[in-house]
Amino acid sequence: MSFDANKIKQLSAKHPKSPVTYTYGTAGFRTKADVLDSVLFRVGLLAVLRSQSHNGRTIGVMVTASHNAAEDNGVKLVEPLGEMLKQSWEAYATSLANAETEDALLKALENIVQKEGINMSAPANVVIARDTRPSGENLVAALKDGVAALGGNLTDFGIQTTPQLHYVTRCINTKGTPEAYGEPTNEGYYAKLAEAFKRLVGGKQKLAQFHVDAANGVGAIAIRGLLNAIGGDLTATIVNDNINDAAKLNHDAGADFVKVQQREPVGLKLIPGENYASLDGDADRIVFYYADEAGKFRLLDGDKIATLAAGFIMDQVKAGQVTINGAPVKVGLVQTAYANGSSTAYVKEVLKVPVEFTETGVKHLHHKAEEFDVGVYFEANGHGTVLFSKAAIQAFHTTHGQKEEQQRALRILRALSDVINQAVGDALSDLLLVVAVLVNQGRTFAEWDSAYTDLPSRLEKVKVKRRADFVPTDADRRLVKPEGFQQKIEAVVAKFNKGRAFVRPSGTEDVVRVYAEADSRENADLLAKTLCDLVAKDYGEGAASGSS
Ligand code: G16
Repeated sequence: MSFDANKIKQLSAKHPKSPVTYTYGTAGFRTKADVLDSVLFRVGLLAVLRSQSHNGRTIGVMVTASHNAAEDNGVKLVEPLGEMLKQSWEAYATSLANAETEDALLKALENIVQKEGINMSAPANVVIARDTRPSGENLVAALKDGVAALGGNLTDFGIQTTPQLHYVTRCINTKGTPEAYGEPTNEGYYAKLAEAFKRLVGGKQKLAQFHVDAANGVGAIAIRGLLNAIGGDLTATIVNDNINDAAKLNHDAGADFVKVQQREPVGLKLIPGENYASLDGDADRIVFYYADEAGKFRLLDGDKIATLAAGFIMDQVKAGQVTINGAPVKVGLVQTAYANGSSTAYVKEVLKVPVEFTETGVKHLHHKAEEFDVGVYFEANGHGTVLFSKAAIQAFHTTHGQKEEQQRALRILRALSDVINQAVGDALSDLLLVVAVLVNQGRTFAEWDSAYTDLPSRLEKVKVKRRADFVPTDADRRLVKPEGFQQKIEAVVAKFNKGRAFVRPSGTEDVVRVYAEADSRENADLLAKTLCDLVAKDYGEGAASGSS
């Protein structure tokens, strides 16, 4: 059985393609919302095929541009257990999005069906959600047309955080199995996290006053739902929770702003001794911060979260004497080029945990982390989670502690595997993880921060003529193209004590990113600026030839 070409053509005509070349990037398709209508329609088609290729298991589709500006939007597909779309399917997504005519679109569809051997009479189930961006409503309508064009069943979860959509996708697909993940509703999500969190912190001394910046995005709704479910064990004030004024979304607020600007968001005046966190626009990232005794802003980013989690889990695994097939549990950490050099050194030398590097994008880190029994992965920007293998979870449940200390560690490990979102990096779940670890350790933000000192760093972006000219290699740490440019970068870096830098094209914005770190704030800034100037001179929008 094949598809109904007339129906596809008819519905596709409602969603004409813009003269744009689309790429399925770091986090799916992401660009200005006003050129995304046809992309959403076509992603709807692909979601049906992907579900059919999984014999009708449910596929998730999230409409969001996360940390990007309010006028942007985007879309990404979610696999049945909540992982990002299988990489070999990204090329199919790109081929559908760029088909210029309806005939070309049909051909691209046929190609996928044929290559993947898809049984078109298999059922197809798709769940969708969107963030608070006003453009989301029309884009969801286009997505629904795409799913309808291939006869798929669709459930619309309305406005949700990205991790909530990943969560419900996993719940639906595991329902009734030994791996059942929870109730596929927002209430189920809040209840699951709250229950596990309470097991971790119940009866213990709470942390100091908490403040959460919700970036004026969907996280503002979700954090309230979560705090209600938790009750007295965690209270927080919420700022930047205006979801009705799109212009405010991520504007001078949110995890990306705080991480890149290295300062507090609008709406917060930091009080020494109190605790702060910022979510991003779709609540899949989080960073923490506080003011030290001198009132100076101090950031606790994804690297600090990763080291906190890895250290704590290592301690519990040892105290719990957990083994898998007689061998100690293998805990590993996955980072990207953005990880601060001090964090990597701390993990290797002090925690003695192996570290792996991948390209930017949680989709890459997630897969690498699956290679460990317990894989901790975080991008420096605060996007990440901890994955527990089936064998690890089983070991936590079947190991019988002799002494109270061992039993306590085992209880903690069980609760951690429930409080941590196994489907994807999740700001709310990560918030609970961090609070639970600190409460159990009886430590403050400042004490957590003191584990190691970040090398000063700076992240900048440069508008270039063609970011596709920049081709990274070696987990984004070096460029193979433009030819000869890496040597220029290295010549600059060599002049700085503890200098490290790289240049890579963004997969979510039309820019090239420049990251630099060095022994002092001045040097990190100077190194970043020198490299930005170099990129702009040779390849910037105003550069003469587009090459040196
Ligand atoms: C997305 C990805 C992250 C990535 C970030 C920036 O975050 O999910 O893994 O680090 O974009 O990517 P790039 O430097 O390629 O633009 P989010 O929070 O926007 O979904």
